[in-house]
Amino acid sequence: LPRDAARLVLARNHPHHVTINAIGTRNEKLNRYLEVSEEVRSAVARKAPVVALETAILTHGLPSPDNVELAIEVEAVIRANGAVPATIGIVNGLARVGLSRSMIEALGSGSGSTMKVSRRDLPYITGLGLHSGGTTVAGTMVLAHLAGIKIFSTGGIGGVHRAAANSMDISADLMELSRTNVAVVCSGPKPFLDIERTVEYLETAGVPVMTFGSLKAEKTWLPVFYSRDSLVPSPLVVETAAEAAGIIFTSHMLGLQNGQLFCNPIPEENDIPRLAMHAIITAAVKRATKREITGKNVTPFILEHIRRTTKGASVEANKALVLNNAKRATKMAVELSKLES
Ligand code: PSU
Ligand code: MN
Repeated sequence: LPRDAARLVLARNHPHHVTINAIGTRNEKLNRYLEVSEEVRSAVARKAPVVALETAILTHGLPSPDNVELAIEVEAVIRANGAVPATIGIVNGLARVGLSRSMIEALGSGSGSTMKVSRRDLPYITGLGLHSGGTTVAGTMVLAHLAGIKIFSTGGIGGVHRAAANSMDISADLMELSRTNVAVVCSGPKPFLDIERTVEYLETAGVPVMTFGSLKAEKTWLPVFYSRDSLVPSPLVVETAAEAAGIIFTSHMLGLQNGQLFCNPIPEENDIPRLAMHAIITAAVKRATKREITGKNVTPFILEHIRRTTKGASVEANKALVLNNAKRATKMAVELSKLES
C-alpha cells in the first residue's frame, strides 16, 4: 500500500509549479512534496508582509467547529491588518504553504487519521503521501522557512514537560527554535509545562525570549498562555512591533540560524489568573500520568482535560490570544517589510 501511495503522489505532481525556497533558488523536485500557493510565493518574492500559521491547533488543539471558525478568522485578521496569511499543513500527502479555505475545512473536520506533524514526521507523511496532518510549531517552522517566510503566529509553544527529568519529554518546538530562523509570536509556553526549565533550555539553545511590555516596568513576567503572570521573569522585553521587526531583521543580517520567540500576553479582559488555573493544571497533568499518556498525545490530552474542567473557558481564552497574536505578528511583518525594501 505505501508503494502505491507514493506513486499516487508522483501522479499528482505539478512540474510547472516552481517553488522559490528560502535561498531564492528554484527547485522543481522539492515542488513534488511542497506546494506554496501563488499568493504566498508572490508576496515573499516582493518582500511583502506574510504571516505563517500552524494547523496542529486546528487538528489537535481545539474542538470542532471552534477550530475551523478560528482558523478562518485569524486569516481575516491578518489580511485586515495588511499581510498575507500562509496557513501551513499537510493535505493529501503534500506539504502546503497557503491553504485554501476548503483545505482548512477539510483538515479541521478530519477523522482520527489526521496526524499531528512535527519535524520528524515530515518525510514520513510526505514520502508516503498517505495522510493529512496538522503541523506543530516545529513542523510549521520548517515549512515556513523553506517558503522564505520569517514570521509565524501561533497560540502557545511546547516546552520542557514537568516530569522531563524522567520522561525526557521536551517539545521539538524548542529544538526547532534553536536551528531555524523564523520568529515565533505566541502567548508563551503552555502553563502545564515546567516554565523555568523551558526558559533555561532556550537560553542554552541561543534563542532570544522576549515579552511585549514596558522597559520602564520593574519586572515583566513571561506570559503562560491563558495567564499573563507566571512568576518567571521574561529574559528580555520589547515594546513595539517596529522594535521586534528590527530584531528579526538583524538576526537575518547576522546570518544567525536560530529563531526568536516573541511572547505576547493574552489581553487583560481574557486573562485567566495563574492561581485560578493552578489546581486545574495540576489535576490534568496527574491524570495524563495516571493514564500513561506519552509522546505526542500528552499535549492534546491535557488541553482537552483543561477544556472540560474549565467548561470551555479555556477555549475562549485560547481563541482570544490566537487572534491577538496574529494582529501583533502582522504589525511586525509590515514593519519588517519596510526594513527589507
Ligand atoms: N497551542 C495550542 N494548541 C495546540 C498547540 C499549541 O493552543 O494544539 C500545539 C502546537 O502546535 C505545538 C504543539 O507545537 O501543540 C506542541 O506539542 P508537543 O508538546 O507534543 O511538542
Ligand atoms: Mn512531547
